[in-house]
Amino acid sequence: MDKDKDYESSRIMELESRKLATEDNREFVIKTQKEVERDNDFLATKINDKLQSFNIKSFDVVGAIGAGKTELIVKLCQEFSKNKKVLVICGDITTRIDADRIEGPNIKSIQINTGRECALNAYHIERIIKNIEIQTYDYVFIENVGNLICPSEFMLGMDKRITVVSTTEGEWVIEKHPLLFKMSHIAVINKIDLAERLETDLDKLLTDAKKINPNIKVVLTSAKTGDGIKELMNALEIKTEEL
Ligand SMILES: Nc1nc2c(ncn2[C@@H]2O[C@H](COP(=O)(O)OP(=O)(O)OP(=O)(O)O)[C@@H](O)[C@H]2O)c(=O)[nH]1
Ligand SMILES: [Mg+2]
Repeated sequence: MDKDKDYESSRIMELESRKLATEDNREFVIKTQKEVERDNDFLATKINDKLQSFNIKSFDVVGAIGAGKTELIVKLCQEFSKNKKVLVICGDITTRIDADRIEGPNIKSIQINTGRECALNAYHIERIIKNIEIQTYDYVFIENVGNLICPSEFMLGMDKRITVVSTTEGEWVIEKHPLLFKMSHIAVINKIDLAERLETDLDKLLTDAKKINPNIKVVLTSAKTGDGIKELMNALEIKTEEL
């Protein structure tokens, strides 16, 4: 009940700041928003059931603009795609730059252009998955639109969510975005090759992630040098002999 009240007052503030809710339509707007989130969760569960039924392992990668999501997926795909087929779904506002960077032998990449939407949702993923021969893939990755706020509430039906931040975003980036870290299984702190030069406090980032979500696994990486990629594979619970 209290949780519902908190939800409503934060939604009212958000919607009023965007001039979407007024006295007379407030209840309707909030009810609709709740229904959208509930339907999204329902679809996400359906997607996960389908992937599990084909024994497909799946991961969604979220993080700020430029944190290194694509570069990390490229590095992981180099490990995954030796003997296995990988599908990568990339969300981007307008271009297919990331999909082209990822595509390769045994790696199919599909681009979703979200236009004005700042995150992917389960509806986008459901539409793709039902129109391809998903059973031919061993692994599915999703790269969300670069954003640390909008993706939080929209789960996409993958087994694990990986949230990527980088040393260039400052040491408060995790503390400032608690919801996303609550909703994630793995936090990646990327660009550790630059940490010393930027004097980024890696310990603070690590401690903040654990404080927000004691169950989260934290991995330090450099997608540039390849440092930490093996540790990330361990966090994804992928054993090399499975590949
Ligand atoms: N030094 C360094 N550069 C990196 C690292 N990871 C990524 N980069 C660089 O950072 C830039 C952004 O990397 P991307 O992988 O495109 O980042 P992204 O999170 O996919 O960005 P968007 O999709 O635009 O949100 C590129 O120039 C990468 O080469 C890293 O670990 N160290
Ligand atoms: Mg990218």
